[in-house]
Amino acid sequence: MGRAVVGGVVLAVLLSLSSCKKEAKEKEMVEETVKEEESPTDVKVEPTVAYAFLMGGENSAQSSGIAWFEEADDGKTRIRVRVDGLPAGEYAVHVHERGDCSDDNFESAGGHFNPDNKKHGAPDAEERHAGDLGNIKVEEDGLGEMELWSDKLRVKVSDYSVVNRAVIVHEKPDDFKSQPSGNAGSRIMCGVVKYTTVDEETLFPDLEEVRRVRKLSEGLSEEEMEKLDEEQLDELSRGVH
Ligand SMILES: [Cu+2]
Repeated sequence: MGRAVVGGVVLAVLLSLSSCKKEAKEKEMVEETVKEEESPTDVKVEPTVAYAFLMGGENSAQSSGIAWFEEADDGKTRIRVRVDGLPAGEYAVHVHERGDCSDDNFESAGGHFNPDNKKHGAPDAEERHAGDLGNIKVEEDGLGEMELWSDKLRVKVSDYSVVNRAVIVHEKPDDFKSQPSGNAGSRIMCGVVKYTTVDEETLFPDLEEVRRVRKLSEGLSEEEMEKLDEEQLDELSRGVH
């Protein structure tokens, strides 16, 4: 994905967030007024944010990841997935119907989440499973991230909610054609989606910073890394370019 495209996405997200914030502020003021008359426990806010910690399976135990779902006021859901520790390449990502990662091969998660009973497809196709999220691209350093919006998946309680379902990463890319699951091969990562109150920033530390520190640590032992202070890390990073 080009930097301009990423920038555009980030900007769009920031813009939508700022307008959301304004509405949220107004809503807050209304709720504040309500609170004065009711006890605080009477005010119920429906959670709109959920995440899954992805763990690697038998043959990918070194990998890990995070999936993030945030439902906006218009019912569309922003999805962000980051993985770490996979060989460079493209990997299919789907929401599967059962929030159960207990099998070694993650078959316990069942088939794709498909509440509309559609055919499998690309994440932007009209004919697709709600759980079809496309492919994540992993770079040489083992890190990969994807971000998309879905007009099918929800976070709030509904037939379309991702909560208590599973996010699965497959060993191969999704071809968006083969039925019923895009010929993506076996399941290598799995995580159950839960509501969260943890900040997005906490779960997704700045990717460039993660990459920078990773580059620095190449060739250094853990002991040597621990001895580095911030200034030394800075110095090292200047030599990395
Ligand atoms: Cu899948």
